[in-house]
Amino acid sequence: MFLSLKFSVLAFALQLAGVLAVPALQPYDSLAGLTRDEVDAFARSVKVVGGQPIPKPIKDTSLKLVNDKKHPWKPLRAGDQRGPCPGLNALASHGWLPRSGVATPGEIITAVQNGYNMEWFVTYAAFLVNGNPLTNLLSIGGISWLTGHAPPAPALASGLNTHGTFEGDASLTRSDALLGDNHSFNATLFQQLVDISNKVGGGKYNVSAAAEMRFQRVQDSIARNPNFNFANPRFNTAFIEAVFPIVFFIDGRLQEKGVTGLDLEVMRGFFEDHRMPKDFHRRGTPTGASDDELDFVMAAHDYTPGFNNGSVNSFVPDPNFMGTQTELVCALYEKFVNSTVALYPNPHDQLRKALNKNLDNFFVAVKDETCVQIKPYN
Ligand code: HEM
Ligand SMILES: *[C@@H]1O[C@H](CO)[C@@H](O)[C@H](O)[C@H]1NC(C)=O
Ligand SMILES: *[C@@H]1O[C@H](CO)[C@@H](O)[C@H](O)[C@H]1NC(C)=O
Ligand SMILES: *[C@@H]1O[C@H](CO)[C@@H](O)[C@H](O)[C@H]1NC(C)=O
Ligand SMILES: *[C@@H]1O[C@H](CO)[C@@H](O)[C@H](O)[C@H]1NC(C)=O
Ligand SMILES: CC(=O)N[C@H]1CO[C@H](CO)[C@@H](O)[C@@H]1O
Repeated sequence: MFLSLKFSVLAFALQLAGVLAVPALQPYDSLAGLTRDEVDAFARSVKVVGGQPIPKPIKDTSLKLVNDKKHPWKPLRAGDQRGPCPGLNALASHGWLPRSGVATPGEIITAVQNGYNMEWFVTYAAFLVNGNPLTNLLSIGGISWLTGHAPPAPALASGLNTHGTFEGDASLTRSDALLGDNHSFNATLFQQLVDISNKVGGGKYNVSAAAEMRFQRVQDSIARNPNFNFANPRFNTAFIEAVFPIVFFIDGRLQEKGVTGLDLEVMRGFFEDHRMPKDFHRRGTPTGASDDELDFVMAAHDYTPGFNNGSVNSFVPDPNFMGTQTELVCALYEKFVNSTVALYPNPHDQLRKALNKNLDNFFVAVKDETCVQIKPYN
């Protein structure tokens, strides 16, 4: 299984206005940055679910109708969360995930299998940096829409919209955080993708189009975003996300006929409206992501993990990209553990237990890759 870890240092701490006996947190807020007393008070105020076992893989992994009668697309209700991930957005809008857009890691793992036949445990990476380990809930978007009001200023929302954690730069259809809206569909960017697909994909989004779009987005960020970050983990996730649409959004029946290009209207449906096409059938075999497609996109142009060093067009390689590791996948794993420790330097009691459980769950995804487990809290 190819591993894609999506996370990085959470660049903020939840700060609460004033001294509150029970922090005014919502169940999907991050607990990062809270003091021990605040965490304890919060734990007393909610039902602590904590870390849970990884759900068993689904039994039936056949090619199957998933946009079915039980899972109709429905428009958003006030407060429903959607974010930067078209895959999860569509699962929520079809009811494979809670339509609220707030879910447990286990629900996400099962939903990506049911909806797309995606084998993917790295949900735990996202969960640890963007979710709430005590209530075991994660927002796939931001925070304010769910309740209609944000937590007291200067608190910041968590969820997948949070820039620099999981969400990153040079996305296909979302702006860099520094340049605009970092999580909503951007029609200008999608039009660039359409133009490229017309030019090199024969009007479809195939790997040639993915390769050129990926390159163009990186060049654009180098030229326009002084803070452009294309290091660990974004260097990895940006490539894998560019091929996800080909691997998971092409109807399984077409895939079996050898179709390798995604229809652009279907793609727009997923990316803009969180909508599966009528009759959508998932692919007929479980996969993490196709290494062949990934290799094609990565090999099409020269790329180096790095960042713009404070000004546009100042891209430099990241000297610490690999951390203390020699395998890419282990470096990503290590980065994730580091990010967790940066967020939770000294967790206690139920919080520590929940973090450890989720760290263990996450390690399951890299076990086969000769990485050594890092146990920051033992
Ligand atoms: C398993 C749990 C998943 C999590 C936690 C997750 C999370 C995310 C996040 C945070 C992003 C934003 C990255 C960025 O562009 O800055 C993203 C992007 C993306 N995700 Fe997911 N995702 C998951 C599963 C999926 C699935 C199942 C699919 C497809 C079936 C998918 C397809 C995509 C695509 C295509 C993008 C890129 C969007 C763009 O660049 O415009 N993801 N995902
Ligand atoms: C959408 O993308 C275009 C092209 O990069 C950019 O100029 C515009 O500001 C973006 N819009 C938002 C709302 O981010
Ligand atoms: C993508 O589609 C175009 C147009 O059909 C085709 O010329 C190109 O070879 C395809 N790319 C790959 C890698 O198959
Ligand atoms: C970034 O710029 C600073 C200041 O010019 C310099 O000291 C540093 O070495 C640069 N970083 C890299 C990775 O080149
Ligand atoms: C993780 O943290 C350790 C200890 O601070 C550091 O040596 C290592 O380089 C970091 N790894 C990554 C991938 O950032
Ligand atoms: C850092 C960050 O989260 N940036 C932005 C992401 O997009 C939303 C919506 O436009 C902004 O409010 C955030 O400031």
